[in-house]
Amino acid sequence: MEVIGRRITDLWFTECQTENMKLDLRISNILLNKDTEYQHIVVADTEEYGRIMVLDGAIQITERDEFCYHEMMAHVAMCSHPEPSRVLIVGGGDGGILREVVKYDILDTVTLVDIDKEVIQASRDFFPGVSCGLDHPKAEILPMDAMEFIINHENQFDVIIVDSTDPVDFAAGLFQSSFYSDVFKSLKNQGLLVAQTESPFAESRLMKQAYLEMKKTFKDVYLCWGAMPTYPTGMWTYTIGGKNLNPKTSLRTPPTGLKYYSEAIHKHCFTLPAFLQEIIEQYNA
Ligand code: AG3
Repeated sequence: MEVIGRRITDLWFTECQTENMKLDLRISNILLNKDTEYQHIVVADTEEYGRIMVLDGAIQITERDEFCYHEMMAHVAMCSHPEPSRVLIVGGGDGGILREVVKYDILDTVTLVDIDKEVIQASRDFFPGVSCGLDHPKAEILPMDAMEFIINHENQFDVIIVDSTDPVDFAAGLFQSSFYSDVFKSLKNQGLLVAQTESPFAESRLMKQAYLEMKKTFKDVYLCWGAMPTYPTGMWTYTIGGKNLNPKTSLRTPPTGLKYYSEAIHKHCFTLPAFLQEIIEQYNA
């Protein structure tokens, strides 16, 4: 049989990003495909974005673009807090944000609380470049429900980073005011909450929910944004709640060797394109 310019095996992974939009990636190998106690996890190698981790059908990490997301989630807060020595990461079991947070000498301890220990293990097994911070001496890893953890830790953290999946099933509560109010109590007097808040195009309903729910407790809520190629629409938002602290000004030089975040990005990520500014003004009205 002569096969020219055509593959005999044509394997694809599809994420149904919305009811009307899909992302297809050609797969070269499937490394893990199983149900955990909480969700379905897939690890596969793709031609375009390298290795990917998928939870319940939604891409969480690709080797090629994870830095865009992890750097924004970690460094905007770490650089704008005057003394970010105690940090809590909610979710984020893959360790990507933790890898960024441990780059700061000023850090004392970082606690990562993820409900699913199998995500932590999958990252250790298949994503050494992402999970490499998990064994850092300043890191404490707790496989448990963060909503339970947080109510027993009042007034403890300088920065809390919520690296959730899309807010469905067990993660839905992470976009609700009762959780944000527990986070508020868990922050020290000057503190910052950063949460991933989806795409303003594909999921503006969720972005709005996070913003308005956060506003019920945090007087000051700030929206910033960045590129994230493999997440729905490629434009991603991050919402920051400030407890007597404004995150817009960066106070320290970021670690060297970053691939996305910089002082200039910090300055500009709070500048919203007009359509987004308009949406936020409507929320505030
Ligand atoms: N957590 C946010 C992923 C959201 C992606 N949504 C989607 N693909 N529909 C990422 C975890 C990385 N540490």
